[in-house]
Amino acid sequence: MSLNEVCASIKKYNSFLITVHTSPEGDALGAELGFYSLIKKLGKRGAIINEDKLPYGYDFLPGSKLIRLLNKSSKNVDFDCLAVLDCADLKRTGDVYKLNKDKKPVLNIDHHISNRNFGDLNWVDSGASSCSEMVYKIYKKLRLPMDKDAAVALYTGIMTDTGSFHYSNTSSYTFKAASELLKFGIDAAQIYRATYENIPPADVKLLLKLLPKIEFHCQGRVVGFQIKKELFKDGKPSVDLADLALSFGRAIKGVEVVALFKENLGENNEVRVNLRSQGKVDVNEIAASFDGGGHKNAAGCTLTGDIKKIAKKVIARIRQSLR
Ligand SMILES: [Mn+2]
Repeated sequence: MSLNEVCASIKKYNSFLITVHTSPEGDALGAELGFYSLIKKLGKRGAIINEDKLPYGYDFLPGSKLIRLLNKSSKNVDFDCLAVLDCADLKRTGDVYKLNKDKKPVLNIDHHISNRNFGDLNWVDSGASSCSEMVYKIYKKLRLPMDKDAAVALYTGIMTDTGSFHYSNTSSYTFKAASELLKFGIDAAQIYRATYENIPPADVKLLLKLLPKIEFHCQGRVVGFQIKKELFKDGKPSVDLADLALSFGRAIKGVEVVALFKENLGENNEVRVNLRSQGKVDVNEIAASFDGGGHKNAAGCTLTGDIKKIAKKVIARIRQSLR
């Protein structure tokens, strides 16, 4: 589906239920807040409902209080279109998609190459840096006036999904969008600081326990981290330790793939696997072989079992892709 068709269908509906994936990060939040402000400017009604709470550090986002958590009263929300943003799969919304019991049309706006086109209307652009960049495009196409709050949301989404404009998904259009958003008086330095330079000292101690556990595989072309439950026996971190470890891994000379394994902190023995690649290795393909997905350079999957065995299996699969 084209951008024109997306714009036409947005105009058609009067009220939207907006949601994103579980464990939302900058792009998911930026895209949903940007989309909310967009439909408001078109005179529509909308509600944002997420399965998971706002991650640490993101309360600076204007409008973050508009984001409601899925609860018992959520079923009373009235909408004629379910807008799902930044999700490769409908189930990535957690249980939010179940609110669509009347089977209202689902609008799927996403940039994951692994997107399953689960919507009635699908606009999937794997060439876009972020879902926020796609929402920005809708703004431009509909010639809607941008404002500072929406600019902060969309800029934050673009910045976080591009690793602050240095991942290979960063295009000249990405810079153009960011440049135009900066004209609305947003404080890019403050957004960066709130997002990346805001680690509580207690979390630094956890990070320093995790980093020495780094494992080098395949002559240093692959590194792995295992985040085990026991790391959190004295308390959970506020920041996303996985994200910090992944960035650290990427920064190491000669590393092509970083694999992070995280034991689920809940009841079941699920292990979340996050993969990052520098350059040629397609980690989306690797994740897909374990029923996950994402992008060529950033993907993930969830497996069940012993973390050590899972790590071994996934590293073996990565080794096959190193040619
Ligand atoms: Mn995204």
